[in-house]
Amino acid sequence: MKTIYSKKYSLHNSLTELSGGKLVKPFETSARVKFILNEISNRKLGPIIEAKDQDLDIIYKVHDKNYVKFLETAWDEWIKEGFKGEAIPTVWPSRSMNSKIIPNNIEGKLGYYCLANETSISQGTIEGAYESVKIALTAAEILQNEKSIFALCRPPGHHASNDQYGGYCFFNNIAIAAEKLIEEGAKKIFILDIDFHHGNGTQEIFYNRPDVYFASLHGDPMEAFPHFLGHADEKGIEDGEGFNLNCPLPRNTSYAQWRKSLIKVIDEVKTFCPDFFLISLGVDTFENDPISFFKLKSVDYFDVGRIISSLNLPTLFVMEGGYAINQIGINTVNILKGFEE
Ligand code: SP5
Ligand code: ZN
Repeated sequence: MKTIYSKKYSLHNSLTELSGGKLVKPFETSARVKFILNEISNRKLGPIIEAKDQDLDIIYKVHDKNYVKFLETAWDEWIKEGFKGEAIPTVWPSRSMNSKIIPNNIEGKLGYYCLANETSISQGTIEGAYESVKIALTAAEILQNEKSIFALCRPPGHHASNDQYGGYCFFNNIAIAAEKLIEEGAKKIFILDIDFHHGNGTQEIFYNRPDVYFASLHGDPMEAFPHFLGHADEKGIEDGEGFNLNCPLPRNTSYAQWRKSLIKVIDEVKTFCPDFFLISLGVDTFENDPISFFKLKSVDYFDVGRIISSLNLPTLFVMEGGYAINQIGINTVNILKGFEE
């Protein structure tokens, strides 16, 4: 299987994450990519190819124009305001305030466009986020002639909605790849999100659409980030009703339990019969992940890959989360190797 990456994977390099009331070193670091690349070459998964320049206007099929403009200028505006740390919002248009009027000031804009403030913006963040989109688009392009492909995106994308960033995500890479495949003629796409966290952004983007089915296995939002989306009764609206499937799972979920939900989703894929199968690939379901609470073991990921490949569909894997840095390469490559067995 070919891997698409960008040599600029360290461009987004924030030094802070607000976690447990402290500013800590971010869990989502460029070292994640380094470990995955190492494992791919050690185990000879296949060629590692650099992302090509892309027409990025397709981003506007997924994201609001003013949101993109905000991301492009946020860091400069923050610095101009005289702040010394990294850009983090402190106030939101929460239920008791007016959420329609977008302020001019950068502190107000951060609150308007941010959904979770563990994600600091710094110099290079937006350029890094564009690289990640390029990876997803290059992979989508190549997938037309391949059985499967791995887009080694960083930063991840599945929490980014039409006009909000957070959860380490800025552009929704997998949603943009789906739009690209549709532009090239695909009629039906199935997105399966196996990251530990619910893919709230991807769900929101396709919630009213019957041509992109979104399904997710994740930590129950009653207990896990992003907390405010991902419940089992969210099934889609309007034409999209019946094309959204959430499987929230409890603390300490084992592979055996998780696998049952996976099989349920796989049956949905068979019924839906998509042209392309897109996987939001997170390995934060791992037993030793520092911010998550499932109990999958490294060996289980082979089986995940085998189950995904049993559908025999053109498959695009898009990297999302996974923060157990010493096993992230092993776990990711186990899925991809399992797929190829
Ligand atoms: C792409 C992705 O995986 N994003 C995840 C973002 C998670 N953000 C904050 C999670 C806060 C979890 N707190 C758990 C503390 C455990 N000791
Ligand atoms: Zn995650």
